[in-house]
Amino acid sequence: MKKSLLTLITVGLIVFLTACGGGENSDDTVQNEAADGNEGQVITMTASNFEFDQAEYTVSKGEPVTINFTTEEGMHGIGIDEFGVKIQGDGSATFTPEEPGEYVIYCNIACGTGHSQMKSTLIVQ
Ligand SMILES: [Cu+2]
Repeated sequence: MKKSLLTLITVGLIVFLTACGGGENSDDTVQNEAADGNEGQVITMTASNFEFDQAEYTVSKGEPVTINFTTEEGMHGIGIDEFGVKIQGDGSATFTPEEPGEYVIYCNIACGTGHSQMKSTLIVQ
C-alpha cells in the first residue's frame, strides 16, 4: 500500500517537471516570433510648441512603418488621415504605406496659438 502511493507520487512529480519544461520551450517560440515582427521602418518623432522635430519624414512604400511619438513640450498629437494614424500624447502607430506620395502629418490636439502651423510631411517613395 505504502509503496504504490510512493510510486504514484514519483510518477506525478515526473509528469509535473516534464510539463514545466514544455512551458519554457513555448515561451522561447513566442519571443522569436516577436523579434521577427519588429522588422520595418521606425520613425522617432518629437513635438514641441509649436512644431515637429523635422519638416519631412521619408519612408519606403510596401514596408511597415512604426512611428514612435513623444511630446517634449506642451500637449500634442499626430494624425495622418490616409493611414488612419491617430496618436494623442506619447504613443506609437504602425501602418504600411502602399502608394508613393506626400501625406500631411498634423497635430490633432488643439494645443494653442501655433496649432494650425503644426504640420509636417510624410514622403513615401
Ligand atoms: Cu496642436
